[in-house]
Amino acid sequence: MARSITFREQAAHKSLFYRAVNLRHRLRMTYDLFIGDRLFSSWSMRGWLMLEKFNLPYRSHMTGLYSGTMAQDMEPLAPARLVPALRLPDDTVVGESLAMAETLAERHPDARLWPSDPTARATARWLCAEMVAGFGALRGECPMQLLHVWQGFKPSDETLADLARIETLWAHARGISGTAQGPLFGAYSVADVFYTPVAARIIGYGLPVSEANQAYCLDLLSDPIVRQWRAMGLTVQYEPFPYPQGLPSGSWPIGGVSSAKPVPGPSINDACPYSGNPVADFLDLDGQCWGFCNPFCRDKTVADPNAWPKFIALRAAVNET
Ligand SMILES: N[C@@H](CCC(=O)N[C@@H](CS)C(=O)NCC(=O)O)C(=O)O
Repeated sequence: MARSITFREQAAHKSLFYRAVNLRHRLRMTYDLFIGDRLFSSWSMRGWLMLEKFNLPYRSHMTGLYSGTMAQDMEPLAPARLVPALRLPDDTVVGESLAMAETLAERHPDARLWPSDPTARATARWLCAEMVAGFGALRGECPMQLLHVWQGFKPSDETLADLARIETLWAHARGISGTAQGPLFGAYSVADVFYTPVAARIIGYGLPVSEANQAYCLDLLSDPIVRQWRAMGLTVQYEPFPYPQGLPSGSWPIGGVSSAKPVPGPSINDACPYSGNPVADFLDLDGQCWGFCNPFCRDKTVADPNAWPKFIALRAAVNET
């Protein structure tokens, strides 16, 4: 015979129901970002920055840009066929970075993806559109790579002309915003997102730009969020290297060379600094052993230990007591 449920059971069911609805709502409010690679896909980097830098909720999905499964991985997003692609909470698919940026800006006016001043905003849109449509020589000759700095790279006249054009556009932006350094329009905007992979090319190939623009490039690449993207990229081994130059290479100028290395445990900490889950994979840094819940968490930390605020806080908490 059916038993009538108690008030307490009813309350428990109700709370479970609301928790499930809440979770579903939270998941539905999340964007799905499809990327192809971290060290080499400049457009994937732009897609990720426009979510991560403006604190928008997202899950990222890696497609097989270099493993040959990209077309198949992108099938559910048709007709989008390049990365990045974005799926909105209502399942609408948006391809092309600029369309993604406009869509996110429209849906999140408070996040201020574009500059708030109308003249600055129009100019920022211009700079981004020119990035999407232009600089073919620079893009073709200097594929983005975040691994190291090529030594002795000789840019062609066409690439030098692209660089001159970029410097003209940056000077124009700064003339409008009245900011001599830092983000082009004062506050960080989609324009800085779009030119971060250009900064990586300028630094990664040692391309000639003014001292002030060199500093701007280093600023963009020193952003902890960009360091985190690079550190995650460094967890993947590429054999063969996709864009060889036949040149010697020097180390990346930001973050220094990591002295961390994977080791067997046990670690000082029991819980992963990122997930809070039990530790299973370990690294040594300056003679101390730290644990993480999976090899990816460990390896991204090995790549750049100082890019991760939660790991920095854990080390500080242990070493200060
Ligand atoms: N105009 C596109 C460019 C996207 C793009 O070219 N993505 C590259 C990766 S960086 C890609 O998907 N390549 C795969 C292919 O060409 O098949 C955008 O703004 O998003």
